[in-house]
Amino acid sequence: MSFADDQSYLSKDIADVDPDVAALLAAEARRQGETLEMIASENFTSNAVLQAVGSVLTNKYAEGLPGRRYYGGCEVVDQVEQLAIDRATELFGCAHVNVQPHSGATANEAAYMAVLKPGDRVLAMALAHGGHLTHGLKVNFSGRLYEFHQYHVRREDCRIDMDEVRELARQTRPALIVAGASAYPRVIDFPAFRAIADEVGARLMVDMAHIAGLVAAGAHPSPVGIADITTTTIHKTLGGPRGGMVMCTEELASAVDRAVFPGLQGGPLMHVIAGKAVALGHALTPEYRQRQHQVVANCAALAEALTDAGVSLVSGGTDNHLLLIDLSATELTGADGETRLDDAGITVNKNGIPFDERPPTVTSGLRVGTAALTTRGLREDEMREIGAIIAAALAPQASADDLAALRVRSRAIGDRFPLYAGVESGTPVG
Ligand code: DSN
Repeated sequence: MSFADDQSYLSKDIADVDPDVAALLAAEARRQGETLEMIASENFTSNAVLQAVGSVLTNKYAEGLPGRRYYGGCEVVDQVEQLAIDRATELFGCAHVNVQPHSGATANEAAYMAVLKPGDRVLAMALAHGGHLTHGLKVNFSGRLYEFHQYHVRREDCRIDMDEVRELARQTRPALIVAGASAYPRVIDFPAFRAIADEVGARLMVDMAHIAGLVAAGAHPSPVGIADITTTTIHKTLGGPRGGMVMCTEELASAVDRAVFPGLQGGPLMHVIAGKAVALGHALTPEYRQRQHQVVANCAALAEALTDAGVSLVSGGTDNHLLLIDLSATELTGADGETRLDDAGITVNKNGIPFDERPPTVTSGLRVGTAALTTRGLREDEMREIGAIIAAALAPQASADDLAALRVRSRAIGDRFPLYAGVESGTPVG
């Protein structure tokens, strides 16, 4: 029988069809289970989300919106997308939401496109002080298309300098002010941003990608209803599949929808939208809310353990799911610290800290988050133990043998909280 006549390949297991990729999926599942995942923007999504994302919906084109598509055969995916929309609306209380953005960056692009013209002025947080590359970095589309001005944190306490925000807003008269960060360990005062935006006649956008799960659970104040546009990813604290979402006022609904499609994207990823629906469904449960509060409690416990062990933290602590270790007074760089923690079985990322004198490829900081490990079931006791491991790994005298011993301790903690029972292949169960 020729290949063209053999339809069986359609239904075979990946291990039979492509052992190379299958082996890599299994290796990644092992890596995720055997190390302590503390990258602040990562999380573990559920088997149910993996199933949705690995489903036949990947086969479907559905340009347009539910009930208004450019393709036939959309009667099922229409219902899927509507479920995601309804759940996002219930969860965040937004007037309108578009669940199609492929990523957080695209969600931000769509938000800008909905309310700005190229060349318009925007005020946002500097990347070096905790912002994001889509908040006006010169080499990013945002910095190339729009005239971004940047606000900062105060040197004395590393909190957002709202006096500077107001001053810059008065000077530059931006069309848009952006609040939201990817490396800021403190609560963001959305009403204060709103007041400044109103004073200068700007719209307010909040990028809540990092804190969306906390917002969903009431563990961080919500920007929805305060900002004109709120963007988020689905995969950070929110815990869903990779992707983005834009919420906005009714007034901006059609501008946002048109910016997403046909402005920026073609066909939406319907399998991912199904995963978003599942994740948003999880987020509506009391258990989810409890876990999000635990994320914050875990981060506070970790911060306390690190501080007690003499490790310095940017702003002296945390109110949310992440903290920033400040290595600026030590010989160790952020890059060194990332490698040391990798060797000790803990995955984090080097991160610039405010007023960092080292370059972005080296940095003086480490960003550490508790969302993923909280999803895995770890609590304050484990966080205190992890704090001790991190402090020992960053100690000036830590040797390769010490790091290897710390790795055994990290592995032992992970072993007490098995990840994805039955998903050793790295693919969904069932
Ligand atoms: N790269 C993400 C983060 O790590 O925070 C933001 O897009």
